Amino acid sequence: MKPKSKILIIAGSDSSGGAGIQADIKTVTSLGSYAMTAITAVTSQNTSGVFSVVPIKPKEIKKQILVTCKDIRPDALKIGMLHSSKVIDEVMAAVKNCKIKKIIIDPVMVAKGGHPLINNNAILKLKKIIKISSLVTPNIPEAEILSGMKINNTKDMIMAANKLLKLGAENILIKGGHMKGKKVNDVFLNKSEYKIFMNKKIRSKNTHGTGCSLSSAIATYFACGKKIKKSCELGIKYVNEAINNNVNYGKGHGPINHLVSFNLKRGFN
Ligand code: PXL
Repeated sequence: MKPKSKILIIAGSDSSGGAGIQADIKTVTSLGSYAMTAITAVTSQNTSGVFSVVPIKPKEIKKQILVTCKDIRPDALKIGMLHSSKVIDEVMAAVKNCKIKKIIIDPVMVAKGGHPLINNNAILKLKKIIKISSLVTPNIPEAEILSGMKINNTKDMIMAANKLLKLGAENILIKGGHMKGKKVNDVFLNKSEYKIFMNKKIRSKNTHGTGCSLSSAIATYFACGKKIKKSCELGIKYVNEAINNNVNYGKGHGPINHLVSFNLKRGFN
């Protein structure tokens, strides 16, 4: 089959393959598109935790983006882990230079087990890069930090999303998975509308990489021409199916099953 679109992923590597660049490539591929990467950091980790983070030089990150975009033009960008202020500066400069319009930013701050993936000074800078995004996809703790308010319920999520909109993003999706309760409410909002995607909470310890996978799935649908709200709906559905079909790898927070949407007969008949 011919790939439906081309996505450039700017994110960190997760050696265990569940989150980061590896989750992004698997998501984009299993949804039938072509994945390219600019790696921002290399982490040594497994399902139990992060053991080390080695940053790639900011200039090298910029070079990966520029060289790649110059040759194969991406239809959309997915931006994940940007661990320092300098990296954010270089990524912003490179992205502006490439003039790509569809930009999804997952403002990654902490790994599932609590290990920080970004410096404190970079958090302020994240507010700047959000300005150039088509969509930003924080979870509740990230939305609290970026909006400066505590989030206790869905009403607070809407209020925080409005604050994030004022930072300059076109669309916001605050993911409600961290909230207590039997349901997950994900709040989508832009200047003219909002929508709450309500789903049953799936009780599973195997949710490593859900955030990375969701933003990549949304970027893929968006790159393929779906509207941004529809892309969020389809991305959420993909990740929920991938959690439901996880195969319980590892002793800690295991990966989701990215292959749920992959037709295994593809290419063999
Ligand atoms: O899910 C956040 C995340 C993003 N990027 C990398 C990660 C993780 C979580 O572990 O390792 C590289």
